[in-house]
Amino acid sequence: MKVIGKDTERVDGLALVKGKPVFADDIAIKDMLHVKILHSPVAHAKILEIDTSKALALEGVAAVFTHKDFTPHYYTTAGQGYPEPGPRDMLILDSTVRFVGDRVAFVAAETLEIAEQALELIRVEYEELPCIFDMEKAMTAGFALHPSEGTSGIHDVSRNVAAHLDAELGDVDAAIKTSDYVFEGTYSTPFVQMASIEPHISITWLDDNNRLVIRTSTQVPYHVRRIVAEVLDIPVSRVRVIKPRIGGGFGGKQEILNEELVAAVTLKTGRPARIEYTREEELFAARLRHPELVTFRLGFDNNQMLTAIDLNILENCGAYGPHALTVMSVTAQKALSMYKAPSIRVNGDGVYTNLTIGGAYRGYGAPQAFFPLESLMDEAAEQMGIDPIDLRLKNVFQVGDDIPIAKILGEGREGFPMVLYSTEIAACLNQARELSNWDQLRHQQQTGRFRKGLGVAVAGQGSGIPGIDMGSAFIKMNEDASFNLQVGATDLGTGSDTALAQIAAEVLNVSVDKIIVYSSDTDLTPFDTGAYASSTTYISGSAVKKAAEICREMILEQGKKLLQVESAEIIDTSVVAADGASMSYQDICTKSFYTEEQVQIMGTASHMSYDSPPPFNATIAEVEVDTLTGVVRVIKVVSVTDAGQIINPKMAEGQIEGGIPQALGMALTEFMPFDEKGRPINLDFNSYHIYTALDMPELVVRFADSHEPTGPYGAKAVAEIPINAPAPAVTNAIYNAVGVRVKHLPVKPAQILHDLKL
Ligand code: SMO
Repeated sequence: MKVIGKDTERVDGLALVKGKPVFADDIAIKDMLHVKILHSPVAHAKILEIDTSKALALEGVAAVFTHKDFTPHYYTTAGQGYPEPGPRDMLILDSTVRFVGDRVAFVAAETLEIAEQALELIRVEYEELPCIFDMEKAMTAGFALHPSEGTSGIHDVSRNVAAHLDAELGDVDAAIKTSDYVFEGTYSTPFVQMASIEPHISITWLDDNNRLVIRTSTQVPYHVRRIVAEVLDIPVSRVRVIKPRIGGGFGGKQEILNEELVAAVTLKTGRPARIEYTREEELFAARLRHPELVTFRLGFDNNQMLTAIDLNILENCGAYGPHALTVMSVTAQKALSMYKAPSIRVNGDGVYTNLTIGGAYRGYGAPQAFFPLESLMDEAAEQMGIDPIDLRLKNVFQVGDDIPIAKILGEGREGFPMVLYSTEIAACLNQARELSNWDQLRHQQQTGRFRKGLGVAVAGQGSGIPGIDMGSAFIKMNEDASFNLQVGATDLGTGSDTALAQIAAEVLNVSVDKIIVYSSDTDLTPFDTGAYASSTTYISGSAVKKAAEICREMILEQGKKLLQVESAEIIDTSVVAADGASMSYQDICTKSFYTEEQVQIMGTASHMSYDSPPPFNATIAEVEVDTLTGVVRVIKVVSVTDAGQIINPKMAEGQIEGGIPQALGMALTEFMPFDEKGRPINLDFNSYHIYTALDMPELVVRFADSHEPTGPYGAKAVAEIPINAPAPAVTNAIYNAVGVRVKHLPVKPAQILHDLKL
């Protein structure tokens, strides 16, 4: 292959490094209004009275919106396919607020400063209501956070269960009873945040034809179009969503977050409007990873083979349920797609609390699964007297295996049968073992204040949502043998435009600079469900490949017509007949435009897949524990990934190197504490500590040789997989160093000191 597997330059690289105005906020529009939201200061209350007269009277205020301005229309902010799998439990503005940060009102003003002043002039009288802050008490609170009237899709309103799932294959209780070993443990993961560099920004205006244009930092332009049209009761044909370059999403932008508010301002005032979340708002009024309390029971026989996996999930949705069902489904699916066990069972409840809203965050439920699963595998290996790498090697799914959970548990729908066509997890483990010096370092005897340890974990993810995700592509040829590639797929900083260009270039026999990519604009690019669930390379990439193949076929056909021959083939960038006559791409396209056989050479295609081949990862972490302070330092992380054929090694490495610090943050430094009134505390990056360059360990990142037969050129996904295994690898390393088993993230030095066994 000429282009696939090579480090081509990013198609948007130069513009990005030169600081060109490529992001949502990088445009100047005249007469723009600035929108600010009044967030609830209380965790649960009825709005008895809301007086906006003083705010409206302030000079420069164009509009103030309260719940009285909207007819109640329940929707979900989750940017997912239709019909949405989660509950419709949210209004644009409601007369009840359910968490500190909930929307009470919003204002539009001539300047940001005036908008902020106006917020302070809005008088709200709240009647405070009892709160639920503890997810374990949500189902028995005795009162409901949401009404049953008007809402839909809430699993059990009275018990505050947003979503529920249960599934069983085989007889788990019987299998556990007859197992030679049973290991059980309950683990939890905290609220953590994507911390994208670019916050949520949306700008709206009316075009010449009175259509609503939404320029927004989103992963899901088509879902934005559908949902905004629906909640504001305007036809889809009147909405255009433009996605420029995006400064990171990680799931946080798989959400219709503020687009509907600015759109309402523009529709009411006829003027352009803009909203930008501050960093503080990002941390309390955007979305965070759902905390989960997860219990696993693992049964093993005397040969150290799994007999049963029993999984119980309690998911904290916060005040509303976007992604409630599907995140929990992914927790179950990914946990039960790693190891072969004859009997498997999952029970899960996603419950409402009066806390900030859980949403999509890279891994999408899988990190919550692999932290407990891989911790328990570590414990099992020790108790059964087998090396933890060897225990995993014995139990992982192999090529040709059915993944039974895939059939019974889809993302919000029934699943599809799935066979594993590619896995190099064994190669990943073996390579990680070597690169980390596992066999030497794992058993070193230690004394003194600082103790080192090594821990391993494995993980899987998916490549798109089977039977749901769909991408499409349009390619047209230009007379200089360049091609426009238009995709609905949403590059959010990952480099997917470049990967898609490489796929098109490979098919068309041209260099990547001949592919002009445009993503995405709902007026100009064909439909795509969006950039989530690690779907872009696998799903949208397959659409690009098909479209390019159609285009290539058309070049050949046009070439044959123009050469007046029956048979010919494409060699480099010419069509060459059997008798040696040939015509270049340029000539074929130019003639096709202007003189003979006139036609536009183009190709268009869609792709959907019932397969979602899992990428796999093996991570080994080396840590040093300070036995005087309990502080853990990660020294080195070895991460080996099977992502199928790698399209662009540098960019794939970038995905892994970006995922590891996010995972280490969840393991060691990130969490969102709330005070006794449900107010979030860590609202800036001084107190909410994401992993920075200064914290980073040495990274060793490798890819296994792999080929996925169902993927474009053998590719699987690489976006989410790196975030799953590092946390349990670190906590297993802590156990190896000092004998402390961490069950609740993030790691707390005080707990290490308390539990220390030296
Ligand atoms: S968490 Mo991603 O947007 O599936």
